[in-house]
Amino acid sequence: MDNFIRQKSVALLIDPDKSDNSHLPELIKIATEYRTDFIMIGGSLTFSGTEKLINSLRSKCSIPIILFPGNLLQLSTNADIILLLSLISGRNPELLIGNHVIAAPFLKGVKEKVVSIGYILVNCGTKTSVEYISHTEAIPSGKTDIAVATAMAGEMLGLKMIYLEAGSGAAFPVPLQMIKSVKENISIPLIVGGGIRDRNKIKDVYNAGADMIVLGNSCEENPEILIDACQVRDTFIK
Ligand code: 1GP
Repeated sequence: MDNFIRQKSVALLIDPDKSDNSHLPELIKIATEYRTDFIMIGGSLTFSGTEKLINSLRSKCSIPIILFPGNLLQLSTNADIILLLSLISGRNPELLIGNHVIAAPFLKGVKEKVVSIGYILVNCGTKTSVEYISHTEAIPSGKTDIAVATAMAGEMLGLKMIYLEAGSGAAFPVPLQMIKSVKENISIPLIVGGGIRDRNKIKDVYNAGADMIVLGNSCEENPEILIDACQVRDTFIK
């Protein structure tokens, strides 16, 4: 699968380790009612696997499920879409090819669900779990040229989408100028996530060029932000 993003899209990120969150039923209800495009599953740690959460979500809604594996323990063939992430802002060979070698035979039977992603971490005010766990250094938020060159390299390597990531719970989202410049220099879809917390920012991030935005923490804190995100998305696709 090369491109599952057909229009401006919203993805709700659920961390399997927080899936007993009391907000979850309300979030699923909102996600269904306001036509959230995707539910993403993944997290930096793995206290519990992804299978149980995928099965539970399948029984509650029909929103397509994207697996966003934080590590090999989170792999599952049961999601609708499986992101094969290459952490191209970093220089950790395990996250550029090592884990892929281990994952490939496991994913062979569901190759059509796999989408290769150029995952670019940007330092947005805090050292996030993903930076610490991945043993990589995020691109400084002021270094737009490095982010652009990295995204261009990802596209030239044949990756199908770029994910600009501030990291879960980042102090602020990826700067708008960086989103805009990356978008102008690639021709593959652009996913933006991390630290997006309010309606105005959602609008700004779409306007800057994001094709899909990912919301995690903000929805756990306030499920109604998902309504805002879907409503803002709708203004772009009408
Ligand atoms: C993290 O981009 C996602 O991988 C979502 O981040 O939890 O900060 O919304 P938040």
